[in-house]
Amino acid sequence: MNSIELKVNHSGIVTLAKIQDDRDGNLIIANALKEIPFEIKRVYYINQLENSVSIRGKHAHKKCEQVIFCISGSFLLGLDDGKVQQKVLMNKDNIGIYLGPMLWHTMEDFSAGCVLLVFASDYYDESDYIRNYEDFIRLTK
Ligand code: T46
Repeated sequence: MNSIELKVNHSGIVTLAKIQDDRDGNLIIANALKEIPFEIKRVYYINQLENSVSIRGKHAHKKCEQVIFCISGSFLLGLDDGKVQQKVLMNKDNIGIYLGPMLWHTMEDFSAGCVLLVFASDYYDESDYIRNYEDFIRLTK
């Protein structure tokens, strides 16, 4: 069970199976086109987040779909569909958030040892980013 209630459009909760057996550690599995609702073309991770007051993200994508996880520690994920905004505490290694196109997102308030893992439907393409908030709001109208 998870306690996240999403209120913004273009978002969703992705829950991965977690195997905990009588050995040490957790084994967490992500399958493309199953829990991850697209073909995965790119995986990236963000670590060494040593400045808890920094803010990453601050953009939306035109087409790229992503699922973001916090696989260690915690951070606050800000979501904004142009009408509704919400903040989601990311602190479960097997519960991610689907970031659909046209969803403004921010990542902040990183704990010590926080590691973000992201699956993306496309290769990196700067022209897919909307990095100006006024442009984003205009495009959502
Ligand atoms: C996102 C959030 C969740 C690349 O060259 N290739 C890549 O695949 C990525 C992801 C980034 N870059 C370059 C582009 C910038 O010059 O790395 C630099 C930092 O990227 P950015 O400022 O977009 O990083 P974040 O942490 O703000 O955002 C990242 C992803 O870029 C973005 O797509 O949705 O994580």
